[in-house]
Amino acid sequence: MSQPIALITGATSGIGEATARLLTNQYRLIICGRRKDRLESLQAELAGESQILSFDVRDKDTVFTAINSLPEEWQKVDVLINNAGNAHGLDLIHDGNTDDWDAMIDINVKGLLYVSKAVLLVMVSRKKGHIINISSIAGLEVYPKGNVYCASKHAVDALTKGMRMDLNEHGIKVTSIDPGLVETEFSEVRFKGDSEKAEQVYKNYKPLTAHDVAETIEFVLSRPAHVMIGDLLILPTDQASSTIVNKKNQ
Ligand code: NDP
Ligand code: 8X3
Repeated sequence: MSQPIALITGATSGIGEATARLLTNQYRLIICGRRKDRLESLQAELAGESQILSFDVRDKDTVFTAINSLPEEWQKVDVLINNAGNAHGLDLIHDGNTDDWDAMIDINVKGLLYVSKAVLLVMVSRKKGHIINISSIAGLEVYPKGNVYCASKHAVDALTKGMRMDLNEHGIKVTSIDPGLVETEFSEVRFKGDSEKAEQVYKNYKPLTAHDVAETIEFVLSRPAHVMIGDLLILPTDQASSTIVNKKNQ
């Protein structure tokens, strides 16, 4: 029997890339992201079969065109990992950059919706599938200057719950994974390429790695058919909440 198919958005770095590397022996993968060169390098390293889809999740038409362009067999997606997303900026609400606000709402919320819709029609018709939304501790708590990023992840939390209700009769599992601090390119993006500022976020304590989150995704996927992990918060041991991190040597 051929392996199930998993589509991973945001596979060009961080959590998505680590997940692709971990799942390659168990799934045929559709790896997505805007940076096509990275997708091509990753594909060359993956042991299993894969397809590349390069698109911006903000661009509604392109999302549907890209997913519909897959060979028919590959459109039967068993697992969708909605991972693409980022924070843009860390500012007081009255200082916020409206382009950053647009980016976070358009990518983290609307992009997730477009990709889900593009994949769900087939999932519903097959009466099986699993959607894993990568939310965040920021979807459960709000922290100072996190305003719009936290709002976008709270929206993901609401969408996860709504999807679980609406898809219940179709036998589709819906899971939210909510990581705390994970060292990836996330802070580079948040601080617009300011590497020094980004490095500070992960200093003097041990953050999660992208692989830690990938292993959690693998665990969630490995549960028997009758078991659905609903929501899973994963934190570094040094982190108690969005604002409480046990930083040493300061
Ligand atoms: P990275 O910056 O390393 O990865 C983000 C991924 O999202 C990249 O592959 C990027 O690909 C993709 N992406 C961003 N914007 C778009 C877009 N417009 N269209 C398509 N793809 C896009 O960060 P992480 O791996 O940390 O982030 C992954 C997810 O985990 C995000 O949803 C983030 O909010 C969440 N998260 C991260 C935490 C952390 O501390 N790092 C903690 C909790 C949650 P490309 O640029 O090639 O398009
Ligand atoms: C990423 C974690 O705490 O920077 O979602 O919001 S945090």
